[in-house]
Amino acid sequence: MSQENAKYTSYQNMVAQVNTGMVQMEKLAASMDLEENRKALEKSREKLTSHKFAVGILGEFKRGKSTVINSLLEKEIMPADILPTSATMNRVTYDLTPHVELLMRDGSTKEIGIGELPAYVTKLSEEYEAQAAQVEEAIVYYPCKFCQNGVDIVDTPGLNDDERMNRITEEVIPKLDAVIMVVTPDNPFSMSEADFVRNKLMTSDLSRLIFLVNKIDLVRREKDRERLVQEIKSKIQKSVMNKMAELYGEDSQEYRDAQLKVGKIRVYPFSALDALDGKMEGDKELIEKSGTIPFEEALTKMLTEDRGALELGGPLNVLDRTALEVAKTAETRKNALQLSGEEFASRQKEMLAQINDMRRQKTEEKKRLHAKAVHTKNELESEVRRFYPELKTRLEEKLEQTEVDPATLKNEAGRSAAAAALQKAVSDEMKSSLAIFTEKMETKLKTIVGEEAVRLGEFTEKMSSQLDGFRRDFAPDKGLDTTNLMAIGVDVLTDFMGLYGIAGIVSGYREAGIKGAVAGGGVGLVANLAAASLLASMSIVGLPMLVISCAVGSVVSKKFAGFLFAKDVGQRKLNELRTQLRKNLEEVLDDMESGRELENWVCQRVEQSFDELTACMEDECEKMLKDTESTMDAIKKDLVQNEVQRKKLAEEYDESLVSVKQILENLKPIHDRVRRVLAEA
Ligand SMILES: Nc1nc2c(ncn2[C@@H]2O[C@H](COP(=O)(O)OP(=O)(O)OP(=O)(O)O)[C@@H](O)[C@H]2O)c(=O)[nH]1
Ligand SMILES: [Mg+2]
Repeated sequence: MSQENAKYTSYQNMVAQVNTGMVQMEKLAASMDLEENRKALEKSREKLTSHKFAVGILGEFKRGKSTVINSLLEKEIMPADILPTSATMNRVTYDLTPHVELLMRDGSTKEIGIGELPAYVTKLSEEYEAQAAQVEEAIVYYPCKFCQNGVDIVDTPGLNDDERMNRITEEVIPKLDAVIMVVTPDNPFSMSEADFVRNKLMTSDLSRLIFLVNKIDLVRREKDRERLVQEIKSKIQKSVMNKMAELYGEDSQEYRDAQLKVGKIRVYPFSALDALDGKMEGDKELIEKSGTIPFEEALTKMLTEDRGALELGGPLNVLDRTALEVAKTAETRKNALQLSGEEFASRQKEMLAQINDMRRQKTEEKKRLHAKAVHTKNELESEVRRFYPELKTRLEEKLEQTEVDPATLKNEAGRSAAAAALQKAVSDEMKSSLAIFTEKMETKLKTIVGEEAVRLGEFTEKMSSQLDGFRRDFAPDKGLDTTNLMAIGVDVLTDFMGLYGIAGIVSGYREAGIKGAVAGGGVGLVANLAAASLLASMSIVGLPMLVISCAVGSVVSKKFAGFLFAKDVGQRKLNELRTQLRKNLEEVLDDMESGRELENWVCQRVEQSFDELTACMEDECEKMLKDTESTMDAIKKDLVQNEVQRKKLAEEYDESLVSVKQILENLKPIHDRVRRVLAEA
């Protein structure tokens, strides 16, 4: 256990060290008048230190989700019971003093003691259930070691319990950074779990998912336990691979990448009850038997190393780029000290003209980007239109192929059951077709946006090297001394930046392609920088669950009044039933088509992605251009100084270079670690 604690402390240390390095670099950037670079650094640092990481516990009702959390808290905090229990979302967050805050649906908050929890978050009695209906979310403050460093553990009501519970849980899924899926031996990998893997998960999310086969204590024989875990694992793998085959085809690179990833899927046999009892009673043997040790190790790794790489990659990259800017600026300003007033004036004029020209190019790029967005919208919209008839055929086939015994249609109850079964078959098919289709659209969009990001990456890189060229020409007889830059550790930088940044996106893309990156192949794309943040979906689900559940909901809610009261039975009745359902289906699909919800969603996603991309490019370019302008103003001021003062300035610039090197050297071990983890991801 102490080893785990060390990992949390070391994660904390890493964040603290990167934070310190960033603060130091911000000061250096400010002293060098690189305000835009400083601001970018500050923004990235604030994001790093304030980001929460949410781990959700999901699963069908009564799988032992709340008990799993209690085992992590080492105390019975979350209400758990043999009856369906959890009725609200409960979030465990770190605080030394345990207490509970209720966020009510009417917007108010309420403090209660931990002992009062059952009365507000469960449906163990009618009174409790009524109270729980007023609660939006319960926040449980508790000194849990897993919640250090801004981790929240989210307990959810069981999937498949009732509609309202389902909705609560489906709403929270996109806000999760990682998921622990709880299944049990009595009903391993049931419909709703298969549905989760198939419909709510991007294949790239697998590394953020842990499966627990809970209540393993109920399986008496060791041999059976192993078999069970194996079976569940292969069911999950099959489900993922079927989806990949459907999305990309079996002979695609994506399929092969997924095969590699799926081999590493994490499934642990577990007994939450034994783990909890063992911890509360200090019974080492029971703790060992419960399976909690390997599970907690995996969880810790996810919350420290994996998370560290994901969250530190971006900030480190921003830091590196600023370091490079500070170093180059210090060199330029030192060299410029030797210029005469006239020499400077003429170079400045030239430089400003170049900057103007670059701004013009930037505007051109933006126009191009806009045109591409419009084109993409049209392209994807027509795919949506082609999808409707395809969907219709598929659903009608499902309707025909779902078997119903005509003999069951004798009474009203039998007819209702048959209608319900047919409806369910159709709406399940609808849900899964829509999920696959939207993921396809999402992937397509990522490919297009990815190609644009690569092109823009090349554009900004070109701009940057042009500016470097001007800087070099600024004092040509004492040009920018790159050997000096190498000496201060720029080799560390360029080495590292091959993996991240715009350059990283370019190379990551070339290596794996966006589709490969979506499946988890492209290392550079995972870095949380600029365009990369929109390429790698950061939430567990990137799919429009709302559109999907609305569409499905409407098939279910259509009425069947006409046939339910008819008297005759048999095959003819069944055909009538199917015809009626087909008519309903047609109406639903017509509604869907005329409502344009899918088209609207597609357009929104395209706009969002392109807006983000445009903003990234704008920021990236302006950072360079504005800071170059400031450098020029600063040089002008430097040149007014007398000989003695200039000498002092030159010394200061040398010192800045030394400081840059120092900061980079301090962070080198973290760089290396982050890089290693990302390369393995
Ligand atoms: N044998 C055994 N029982 C367990 C284990 N974990 C939980 N249980 C029991 O399973 C029942 C349900 O546990 P909960 O933790 O309330 O399950 P849940 O998934 O949170 O249930 P809902 O919130 O209603 O969806 C309780 O009676 C628990 O004591 C376990 O590892 N082994
Ligand atoms: Mg529960």
